[in-house]
Amino acid sequence: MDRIIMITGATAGFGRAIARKFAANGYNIIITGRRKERLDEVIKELSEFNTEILTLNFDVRKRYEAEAVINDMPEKWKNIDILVNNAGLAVGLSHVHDANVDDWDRMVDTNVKGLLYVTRIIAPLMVARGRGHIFNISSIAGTDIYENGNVYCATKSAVNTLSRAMRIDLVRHNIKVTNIAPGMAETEFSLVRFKGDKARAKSVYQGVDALTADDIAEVIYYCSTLPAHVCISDLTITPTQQAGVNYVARRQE
Ligand code: NDP
Ligand code: 8X3
Repeated sequence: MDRIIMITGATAGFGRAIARKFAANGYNIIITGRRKERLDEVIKELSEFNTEILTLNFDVRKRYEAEAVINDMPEKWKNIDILVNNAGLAVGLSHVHDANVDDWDRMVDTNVKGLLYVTRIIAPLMVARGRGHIFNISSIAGTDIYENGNVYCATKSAVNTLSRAMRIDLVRHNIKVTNIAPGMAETEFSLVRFKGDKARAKSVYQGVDALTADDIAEVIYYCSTLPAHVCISDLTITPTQQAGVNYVARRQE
């Protein structure tokens, strides 16, 4: 099989756009996510491209489920060239002393442990082939800590550290690792963070031409097309109107 990319969390937002971008460029795509009906939707959406799609329906927080589903893939799909560890979320926005502990668990289990579980399964396949490229989706929140962001920021700081650690551990195996740190991007992210409150989610992007999922897909595709000897290790991308989490030049509307 020709080039293969696996994207976790491809039922929405960045993941879905990345799937589309790579499908349009001839990659065979493995898409994952918890929402089965959304995975089916993405298959339909990508059917216009002359490429093969495999869907894996699992929750990255469930280690044994992830192992079973991925190990069960047909052998031809295991020659993964690119892994995008994208599945992730923020839930809630509260001070540490009154936050919902279940929200913390969801963020740590998804953003940190889930990313590790998937990497632990796919990285050995890349090591065995002597090549590969792993993208970890972090956030500017990983370095730019903000009030009420506590655990979300901590999970993305962990992603930054893990990207660096992966780069070091995998360098002798010819595996590239790229840490992507986006700023404000309008996807389902804020809807998830505010537990379905559409008005609150919308207000986050008021007066800002936020990044789109397609912008992130473009950047990842660019990084993946560089010559074999070139690796972008860290990349921060924000809207032009955003200089940091708390420095946003909003238009008055
Ligand atoms: P979306 O909410 O639009 O998409 C998130 C994706 O992650 C969905 O496909 C969802 O699929 C998947 N996902 C969430 N939890 C799990 C899980 N437990 N198991 C498997 N898949 C899961 O958000 P974005 O596209 O914006 O976010 C993608 C990544 O980018 C996240 O890691 C986020 O932290 C990061 N990010 C986002 C920014 C933004 O402003 N939007 C900025 C910086 C970073 P399903 O629900 O079907 O499982
Ligand atoms: C998402 C960006 O600023 O909402 O990671 O934390 S922010």
